[in-house]
Amino acid sequence: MYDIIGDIHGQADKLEALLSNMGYEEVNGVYQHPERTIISVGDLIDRGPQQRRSVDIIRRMVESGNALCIMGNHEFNAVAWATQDKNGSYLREHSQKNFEQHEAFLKEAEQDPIWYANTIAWFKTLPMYLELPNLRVVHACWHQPSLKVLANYATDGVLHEDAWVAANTEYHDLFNAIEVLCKGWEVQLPEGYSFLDKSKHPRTEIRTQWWREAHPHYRELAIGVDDINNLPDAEIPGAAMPGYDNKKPLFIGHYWMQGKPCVQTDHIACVDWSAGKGGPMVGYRLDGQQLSNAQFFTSENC
Ligand SMILES: [Mn+2]
Repeated sequence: MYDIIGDIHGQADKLEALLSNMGYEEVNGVYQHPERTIISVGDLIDRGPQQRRSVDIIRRMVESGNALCIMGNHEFNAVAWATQDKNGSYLREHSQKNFEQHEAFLKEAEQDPIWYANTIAWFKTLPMYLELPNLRVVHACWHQPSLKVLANYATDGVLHEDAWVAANTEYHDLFNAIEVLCKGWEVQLPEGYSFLDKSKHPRTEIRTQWWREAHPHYRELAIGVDDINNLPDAEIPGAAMPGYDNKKPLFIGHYWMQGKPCVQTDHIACVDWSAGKGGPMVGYRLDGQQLSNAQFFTSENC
């Protein structure tokens, strides 16, 4: 059975504490459990102090059959940062803002160019989602129309080598699909509205609880807005949320949740509780189909 773990963001100490709290032991350099397999929802990198260790712990587990791992938006961006198109332009612009987001990783990676190249090659092998017999995993939003688009450019969720340019071309249907799957369902605020995100960058789009279809109100659906009064006290006009079909339990990361880990619905659990910024690393032990708050583990002492 599976244990699904949240965004790591370079916090290898928290990752090891969580694995140990969940009964995994390091044997010959690989964390393992006699009966269980880890699934990482992606975002192994950026921000934290232990970039290389975080990648290597998960990669060794994947390559030895002790874990599965999908791509988060940070791995996607890392590949695009390191990849040039045929004109020599990088697929992700080397702007100051993008550099700052990626700086902690680059600082460690550039000390060992062979490790760096190897790691980017490994990131490219990560699927954008997993659909297993008893569960689904995606970094941010399970959206059937986007999965359908992705299928034209990917095999079992792994992007084809020649699809990376399209995947990074604004307004391309593959670009749009990956935005939804990896970054979530974002909604544009009306003119004149904005808020500061956790990096103090002004934003005019909100991340939403895309699974909540009824009453799409800006202040109720927004995730990660500190001062909700910055948002309109109104319903989102004409913007239906995609919702979720509840066919299988779904695990997501991405959202920097705050507080005590809990499920979002009977069929959706977010396992990102801000390990990258002061929170614990969180794992969910999946036993059976009924999701429950009692199944969460954290990296904190227990
Ligand atoms: Mn993340």
